Amino acid sequence: VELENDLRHALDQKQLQLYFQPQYDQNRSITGCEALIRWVHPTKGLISPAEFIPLAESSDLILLIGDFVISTACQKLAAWQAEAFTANWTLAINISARQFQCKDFVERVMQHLSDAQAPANRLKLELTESLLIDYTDEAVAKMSQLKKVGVHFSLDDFGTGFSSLSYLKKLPFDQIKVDKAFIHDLINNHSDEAIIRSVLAMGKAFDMNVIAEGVETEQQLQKLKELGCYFYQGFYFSKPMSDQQLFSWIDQLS
Ligand code: G
Ligand code: G
Ligand code: MN
Ligand code: NA
Repeated sequence: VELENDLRHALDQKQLQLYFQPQYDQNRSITGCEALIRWVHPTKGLISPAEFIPLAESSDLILLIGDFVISTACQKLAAWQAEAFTANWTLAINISARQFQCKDFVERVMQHLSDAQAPANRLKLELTESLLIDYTDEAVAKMSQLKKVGVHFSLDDFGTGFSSLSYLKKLPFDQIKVDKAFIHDLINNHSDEAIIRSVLAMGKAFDMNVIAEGVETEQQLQKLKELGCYFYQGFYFSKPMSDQQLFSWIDQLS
């Protein structure tokens, strides 16, 4: 309860911030970023979402945090659109089960897009497999409504849950995000290579692009390219950056 109160306070005090980790294509062009939330604590420093998102998920606090994330992301997209260098960038955000399963989730997203006058077709929502279990029909309905206005969907942490292929067939994802667990030992582990190959084949069959996360080395990047994976995210390219860091980083590149 103490941490929960701290967290509410943090939200009010603007201690929660979005960090941004760039995503790349095979030409090393930036296609956009994933937003990753951080708690910038006045005395404890940076607190990872792994430490507070699970807690927030056990109450309606995740809805407040979720709204903060969507609205901040929409404002960012609107700002990016106004600058030549970032105009085409997409922004992916992580969506919690409780948040997605909320009755008015679709309306909330639409409202934030319109409030910020953000380009809907650059917003990407990352959902996890576990979120979709037992919720397939509702998920299809919600995704379809948002896809009508251009919002994209990425299946996050793919391969770590109960990857049933039947729901993948039904759900209108645009992208599969292979979990970093399969990238880590890709060079030495033939099973990981086989898994990546089959995810790529599946992506092709379902017309979904495949992005690898947790790319940390040039070798991994080359291997992924060789296998036919053309989108990447990871420390090899860039770490998640604060708004300020991203700003000066873009300044250097453009
Ligand atoms: O950066 P990393 O430590 O950033 O993230 C740890 C976990 O927290 C990941 O599983 C990630 O998906 C999750 N996470 C990061 N940002 C958000 C967010 O804004 N909302 C939700 N629901 N989860 C997030
Ligand atoms: O669960 P999700 O995929 O949303 O969260 C991504 C997590 O991966 C975040 O915690 C992020 O900080 C972390 N991350 C991003 N790039 C790398 C990387 O290259 N290696 C590792 N180990 N983690 C990464
Ligand atoms: Mn993610
Ligand atoms: Na992931």
